Amino acid sequence: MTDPKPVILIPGRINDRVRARVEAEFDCISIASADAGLVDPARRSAVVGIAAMTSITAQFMDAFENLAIIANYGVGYDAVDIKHAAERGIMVTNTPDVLSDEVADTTIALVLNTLREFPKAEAYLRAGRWESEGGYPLTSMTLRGRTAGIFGLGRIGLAIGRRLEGFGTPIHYHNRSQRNDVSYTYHDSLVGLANAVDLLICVVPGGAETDKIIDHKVFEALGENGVLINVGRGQSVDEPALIKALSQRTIAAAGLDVFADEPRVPKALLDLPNVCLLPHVASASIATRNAMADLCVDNLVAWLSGKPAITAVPETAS
Ligand code: NAP
Ligand code: 8YV
Repeated sequence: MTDPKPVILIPGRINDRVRARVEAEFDCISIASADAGLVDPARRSAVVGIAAMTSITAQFMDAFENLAIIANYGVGYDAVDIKHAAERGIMVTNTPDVLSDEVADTTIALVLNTLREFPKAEAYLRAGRWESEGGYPLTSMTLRGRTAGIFGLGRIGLAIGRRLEGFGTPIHYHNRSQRNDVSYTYHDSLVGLANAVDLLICVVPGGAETDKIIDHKVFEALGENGVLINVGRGQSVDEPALIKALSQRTIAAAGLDVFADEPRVPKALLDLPNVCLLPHVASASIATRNAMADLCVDNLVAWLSGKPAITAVPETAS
């Protein structure tokens, strides 16, 4: 008789390839959301792994006494109560590196679309206005002459920096610690960075430390020619303060891929003319999402067969 397959729980929506591989390689329980009440009490003690791209609270983890691993689909794992997982000795993995280039490509596209208004120019053409009214108005903003500030110069931040070097853009950054492997200008505070640049790119992880960290002080420092690009987490921006800064032209424009309460986007943001908005698509190509899916499931396979996790998050790496 062969051993039964390990039981993996998938709460809520997840990438199709993650689901297909978990179903093929494990005994899979799928539930509509991360609500332990949706799992048959008789099966809860059998759950040893979770594959998720949703919020995993301490209470949810504690419903599964034999939970050994949470494989987060995504590099950002701010939705997982990591402190509790570490205290309980639960391994948490994420999907770093395999998405960095895709996210950096998207960031450059968002920068150019925000500055040069290409989505609006295309809408103008499609509406027949080129023919009826003449050329699209010249844009007041350009990447030429700008200085970029990367807030969160990690894996993705570096990939963005490498691309911006090719555009001839001077690069500054702020992290908690200065890196010794780049020649970009370091600032030991976010406001200091915002003061020195006119293109602020946020790619910092979410969580309590960065919650609403991009606030009115940062917008005032960025200044009236300043542009905010956010591809990190929406919660890092004080959204009401951003809306005020954009409306009052404290800053010139913003390009956002992430929002505080996704998928809801405040109407006040939608109504502003000086924003470029994307529905959290920075990593959203089939190829990149497949690579993330494989890494997510490969972590489950490795850990549950007694091997080291491939990409453990620092808090649970031994
Ligand atoms: P990473 O390699 O861990 O880089 C994060 C960087 O942020 C590090 O350089 C870190 O440096 C800095 N940092 C962390 N906390 C900070 C703080 N409180 N203050 C200042 N700097 C801080 O992560 P990554 O792979 O580049 O991913 C970054 C984030 O991008 C993810 O966590 C996720 O939220 C977001 N993301 C979004 C999308 C999307 O679809 N829009 C896709 C992928 C990732 P120090 O430790 O020195 O501070
Ligand atoms: C994905 C992301 O949108 O990896 C992350 O942290 O934000 C994105 O790549 C998400 O994780 C899965 O939908």
